Amino acid sequence: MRRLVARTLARPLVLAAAAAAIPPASAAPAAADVVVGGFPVDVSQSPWTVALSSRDRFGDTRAGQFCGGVAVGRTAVLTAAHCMSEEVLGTAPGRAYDLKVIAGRTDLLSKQGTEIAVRNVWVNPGYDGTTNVGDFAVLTLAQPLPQTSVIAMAGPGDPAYAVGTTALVYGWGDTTGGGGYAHGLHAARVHVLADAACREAYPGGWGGTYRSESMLCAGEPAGGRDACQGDSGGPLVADGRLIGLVSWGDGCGRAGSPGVYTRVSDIVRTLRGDRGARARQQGA
Ligand code: 4AZ
Repeated sequence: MRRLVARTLARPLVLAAAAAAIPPASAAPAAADVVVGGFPVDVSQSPWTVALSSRDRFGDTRAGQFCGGVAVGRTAVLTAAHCMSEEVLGTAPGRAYDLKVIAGRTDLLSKQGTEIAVRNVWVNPGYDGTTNVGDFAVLTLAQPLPQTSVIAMAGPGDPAYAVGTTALVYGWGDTTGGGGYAHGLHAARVHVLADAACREAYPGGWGGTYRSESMLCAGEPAGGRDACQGDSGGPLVADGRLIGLVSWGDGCGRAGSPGVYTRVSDIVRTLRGDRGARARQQGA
């Protein structure tokens, strides 16, 4: 299992779509445990959790879902920068013409909720695709979501970042660690871990490098519950506030290999300093 999500995401989803269209003779029933080690949830319990979709790129089977996202404003959705990379999208984000955000849909096979076009994609200019530092992007929606679908971001110094805090991660991603993509939204309960746990797990080199300024370490010391492929860009929520975006890790749910999330306080800091630049780029 590769460390950096971007390298492994696109192809498994396309394969999953093909497999779903032509079920193998020995098709197993859908796993109950998902995200990895999680449980099914209705999107009304987490209305800020959205799916990113491109049917052109990822096929129609699961409504084109390829990453997660989270509404932090009525027209502002955060996702992972690597979800907007050419490696994942197969093209520049400006050329993914059918890029949409799906809100209010628990089951990707249903017509529930709304599909909203993405008017603008802003990738954090500080994102480094090699180290995964600064792994976030802001999507501007063509239509506003209701205010009830917006979650607050936990800023610098928020107590929700304390080690030991219980958090929930949400997504439509791999529920098995082996390419078993969910069509229903799932959540898994994890804990904020000490930076030291991720520094030890990801000291650099082939294992990836954990950087505590821009990343957040979360999972279970014994493994079992975790985000996985296809969950990238989706929310990690504690005390009703957004603390992380699914970013990377070594495999899914492995003991000693926690999940690495984009640290939302670093996003808040970056966006504060960069508001002018973003407005100019959007021509707003
Ligand atoms: C991925 O490939 C991925 N266990 C996302 C999260 C994690 C690992 C991989 C964390 O999208």
